[in-house]
Amino acid sequence: MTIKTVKTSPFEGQKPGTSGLRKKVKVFQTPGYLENFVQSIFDALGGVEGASLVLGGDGRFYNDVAIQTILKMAAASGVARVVVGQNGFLSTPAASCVIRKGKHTGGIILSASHNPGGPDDDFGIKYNASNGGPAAEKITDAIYARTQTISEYRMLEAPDLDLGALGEVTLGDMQVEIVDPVADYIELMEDLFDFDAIRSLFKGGFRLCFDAMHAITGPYAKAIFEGALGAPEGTVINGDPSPNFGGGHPDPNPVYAKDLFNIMFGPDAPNMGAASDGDGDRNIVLGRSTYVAPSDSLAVLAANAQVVPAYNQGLRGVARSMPTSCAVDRVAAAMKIPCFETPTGWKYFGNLLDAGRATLCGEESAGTGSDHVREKDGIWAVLMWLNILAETGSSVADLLTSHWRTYGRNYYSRHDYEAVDARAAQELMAALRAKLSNLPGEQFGDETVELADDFSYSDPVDGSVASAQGIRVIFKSGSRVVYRLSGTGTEGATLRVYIERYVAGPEGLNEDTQEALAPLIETAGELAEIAKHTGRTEPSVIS
Ligand code: VG1
Ligand code: CO
Repeated sequence: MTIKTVKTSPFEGQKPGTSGLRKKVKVFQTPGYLENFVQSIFDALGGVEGASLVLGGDGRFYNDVAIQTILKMAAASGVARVVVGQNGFLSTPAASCVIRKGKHTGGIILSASHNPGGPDDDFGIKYNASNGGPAAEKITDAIYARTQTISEYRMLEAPDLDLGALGEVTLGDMQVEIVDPVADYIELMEDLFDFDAIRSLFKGGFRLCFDAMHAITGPYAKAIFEGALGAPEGTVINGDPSPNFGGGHPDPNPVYAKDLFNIMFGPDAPNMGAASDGDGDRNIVLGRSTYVAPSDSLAVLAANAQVVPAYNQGLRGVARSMPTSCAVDRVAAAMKIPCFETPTGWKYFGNLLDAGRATLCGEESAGTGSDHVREKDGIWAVLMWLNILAETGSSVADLLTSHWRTYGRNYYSRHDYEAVDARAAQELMAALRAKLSNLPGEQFGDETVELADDFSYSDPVDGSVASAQGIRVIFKSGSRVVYRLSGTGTEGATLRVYIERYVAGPEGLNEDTQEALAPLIETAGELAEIAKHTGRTEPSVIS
């Protein structure tokens, strides 16, 4: 087998966003496009000779092709060993688990997460470091810089490997180990949770409906819920991963997980519903006729974590992304533990988790996780809820409402304006930025602006600074409106508007979220002149 050095020239726009490089499949199919990016990862790491890497993806269209290319490039660049999930499958949290457990140099994860898949849809790639977490900005910046100067890549000329059979094979001088994508992950979950307690819960007739949305969590959910925990067959729905997610949009929110919502709000609903996204790092949780807002889920898990074996020593601290509601802040205050506020994207939690300063982390975008891996983890979150329900004997709805009675309720919603004109979105943000300094003291309805800024984060562990991370308008009452442009989309721009209002209770804890937020939603529209800039009068997704 020979190693070929192929001349190439840079592609524009290979800049990793919130979570890696995400583009249309058609873009990735441009000859040299994937190769340039992969070689840029290797080069930005200072070479990968002798390295040991983990490789896998969410099984979406182009996953299989990309894996073969990356394997041949790794072999050509002197990588010693690659651990790859069978058939190229690894959920994002499982990849993180495998990297950590095997003490690997890092890993490459192929996914566009919650974006749709198929020949006309999205693909993505990202690098995770030896801690199992998404590469820090320092590294993603170096990768991007390299993509702008790259002039050649290396490739082994070899036939494709058969990734269907478990075991060890070689590719050139490189060892390739094809592993069961679920094995290490299950073992870790068994360490963290009281599987006996959850098994008894199911034995007692508790019913779960887990919607894998035709994405990567199907095999994990079947092995864990229906296998190890003894839940009846059929507990997992849409459990066979498909390259285009059954034609759906694997984003667990009230719009795209409509089937699950119908089941949970319909007659004879199971006790708990849950869903995950394309690559298995997100989760939503529902009870009978009850939707748990992800920000609330983080707060409830933090407040009850001590009943779960892995967290019975208490939490060192918690962290949430800036747009995530402040519900968890109240739990942290009551527990007298630190609460960190980071920019959007899991990579910002890495240092806090590595330094032992945070145990639980979460994002409003259906992401929760802990220091067990360095990614958010959908199945982990479902197991947290199950373990807590098993220990407390409570229902999802009771746990949530009693949480509100104790801590008050942070009414919260995110309004997304998808695929708006990119230029118009930039102009909207620029216009908002320009008026920030004049906002404090201004009155909107019952609310007076206390602070308005463009969020900047200074990492308490390594001092690195991330600026321009979203515009916050915070009112004297504690209500907030936050504006950001998405860093994961592949079409035009997506404007995200996050709206939050705190109610201490005991009155007013059970209102409809959109109604409770209606005046603030109007203010949010006025402040940013959303209709004027985007031509949209309604968001495309409300979660
Ligand atoms: C979105 C979410 C963010 C999340 C990111 C990756 O980013 O808002 O909270 O970390 O997706 O999630 P953005 O830039 O589009 O708002 V996923 O499940 O990739 O891995
Ligand atoms: Co995801």
